[in-house]
Amino acid sequence: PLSSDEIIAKEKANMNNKRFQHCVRVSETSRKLAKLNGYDEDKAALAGFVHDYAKQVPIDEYREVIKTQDFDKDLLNWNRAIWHGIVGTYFITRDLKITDPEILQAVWRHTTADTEMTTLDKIVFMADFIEPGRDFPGVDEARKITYEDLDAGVGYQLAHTLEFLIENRNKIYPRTLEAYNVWSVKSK
Ligand code: DGI
Ligand code: FE
Ligand code: FE
Ligand code: FE
Repeated sequence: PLSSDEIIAKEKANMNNKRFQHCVRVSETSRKLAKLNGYDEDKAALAGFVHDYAKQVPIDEYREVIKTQDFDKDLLNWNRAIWHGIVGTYFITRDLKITDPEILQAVWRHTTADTEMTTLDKIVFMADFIEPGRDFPGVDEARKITYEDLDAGVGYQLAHTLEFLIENRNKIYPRTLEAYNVWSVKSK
C-alpha cells in the first residue's frame, strides 16, 4: 500500500486546491461522524479524503474506462457528476492502491446513495453534504439532523437533492430515486 504522504501527494496532484480543501474537510467530518456512530475513525477519514479523487478526470478518460473496464455501459449516458463516485473507484484503486471494498463502496455511493447503505456509506455521503465549507439554505438543519441521527440525515439529503435536481430539470439517476424512496419517504 501507499503511505499516507504518498496518497496525499497524489490526491493533491489530481485536483485543484479548492477541491483538495473540500476533501480535507470531508475527511475531518467523516472522522467526527465515525466517532459519533461507533465506526473506525481512521478508515472513515481515509474514505472521506479520497471520495472526490477522480472529480477532475477528463471526460474522455472516463468514457475509455467505462468502455474497457467492467462497468455498466449505461453509464456512458451519464456525466461526471455520476461517474466520479462509481467510476472514481477504478482510479482510486489504480492510482492510490486502495482495495478495501468498504472504502470503495462508500466512494461509489457518495453521490447517488443506494437503497442499502452501510454505516461508512452514510458517513461519507453525509460528510460530503455537511462539511463546514458547505453553504446552502438548509445546511444548518442538515448538520443538526445528521449529528442527531445519521439515517435521518441521509433522508434529508436525498429529499434536498431531488428537489434541487427537479427544480433545475436535471435527469435523475434511477438509483438516487430508489434511495429517496427508501430513506426519505415517510412510512405509510
Ligand atoms: O462531488 P461533490 O460536488 O462534492 O458532491 P457530490 O458528489 O454529492 O455531487 C453533487 C452533484 O451531483 C450535484 O451537482 C448534484 C449531482 N447529482 C446527485 N444526484 C444526481 C445528480 N445529478 C444528476 N444528474 N442525477 C442525479 O441523480
Ligand atoms: Fe463527489
Ligand atoms: Fe454528496
Ligand atoms: Fe465531495
